[in-house]
Amino acid sequence: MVDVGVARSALMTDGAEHMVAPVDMPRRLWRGVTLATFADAGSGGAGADQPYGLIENGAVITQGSHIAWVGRESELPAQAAPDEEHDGGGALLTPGLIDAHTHLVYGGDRAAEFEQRLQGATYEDIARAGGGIMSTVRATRAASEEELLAQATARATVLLHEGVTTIEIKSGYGLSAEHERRSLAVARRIATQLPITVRTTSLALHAVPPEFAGRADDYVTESARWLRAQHAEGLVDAVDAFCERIAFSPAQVARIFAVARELGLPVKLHAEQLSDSGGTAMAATFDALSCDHLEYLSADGVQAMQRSGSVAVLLPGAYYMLRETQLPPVAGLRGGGVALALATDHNPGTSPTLSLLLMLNMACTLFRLTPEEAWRGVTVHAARALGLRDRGRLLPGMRADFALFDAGHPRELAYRIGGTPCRRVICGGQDVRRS
Ligand code: DI6
Ligand code: FE
Repeated sequence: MVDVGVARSALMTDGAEHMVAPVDMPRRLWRGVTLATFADAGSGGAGADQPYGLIENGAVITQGSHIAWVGRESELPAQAAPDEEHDGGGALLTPGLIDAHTHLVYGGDRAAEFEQRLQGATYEDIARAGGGIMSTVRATRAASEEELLAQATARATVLLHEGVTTIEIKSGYGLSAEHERRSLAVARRIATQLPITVRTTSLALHAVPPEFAGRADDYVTESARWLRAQHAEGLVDAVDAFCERIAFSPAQVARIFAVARELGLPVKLHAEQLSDSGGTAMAATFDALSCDHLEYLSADGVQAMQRSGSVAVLLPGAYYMLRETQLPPVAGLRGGGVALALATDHNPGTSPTLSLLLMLNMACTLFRLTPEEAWRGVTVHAARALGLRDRGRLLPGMRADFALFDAGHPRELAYRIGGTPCRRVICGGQDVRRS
């Protein structure tokens, strides 16, 4: 048994809000479950010798907001004495899912653009004609803060009901000082409406707004000023950019990344989505937490990620929606030991999905990930892509974020297409959803 004292000393936190609970917090026992702990040889922990860290007839003890013990029910410590006991009824208990790449705050939708694309217009054609991202920018600016909050909270609720307990949310549909700030503030406020953790990312370099047409370098300079102010207000956890021929060059992105580094903020990048623009290699020089999309990533780009330890966040929803045929270099990334994560990339243009479980299926079917790789991609590797070391696995000392599913084995959830088999969601030790 690992007692709470050990659990507390093993805990790695990323900030005061994630500190371990005091020892007088209630102890809750979860029994009658199959556990997918995602422990492995490197991390140790119960189940490390099995694929998925699987433990049949498992149990978890939480103390306050953190995990105190994980193992077989038959090995439960005699002195466990929980304050509450929950019978999982044979459910599958996994770490809370982590959606490491979303654009959840925006106004309007792009269903008309979807029709145009089906009639032959390409994503780039529409963007160059002032539609695409810019049409969502117009709708986002026109919406009130309360409207944006209500819509984004509704979207986050759908994710939560599927077992997602941590969500990264990017700005990038405001593209002015006022509207970028407001998007980040709305993202922060979602965590006051729902029990989830929200990590915010500034994505001012998503597109050049009309006010700066033909002056992209000036826009980068201006957005660096906004970033300093947003950071001073505590609104930003990371900095991202869209590095692409229709967006920003590696040299332009490097300028905002240099400011991020100065402010102590980690960076991530939309890289090699539509073409090989060399963004990944540049991002590696800034020790990027992740590079995302990566369909056009070259062998050199893979090596750069290997060296920097950046996580590859694959986004099968956007690949599918754009009817892309260029596959991300999964075999190369896997062979190079680059950690693979998956996310919804929820956005109104290229990935209007709110199902991270569907992304498990798509990653297996379209990208040929194994179901276990897909699962690690929405748990342990997704946590890494956000720089969070206190979640993504069921280990003593980690946050007690988990989900219970009507399934006997995690691979069933990668195999199903659609449906919501999530039965219960626990955030920070609290039962927040019971169906
Ligand atoms: N890549 C994407 O797939 C989204 N942003 C990005 O940089 C698309 C955003 C949109 O079309 O609204
Ligand atoms: Fe994206």
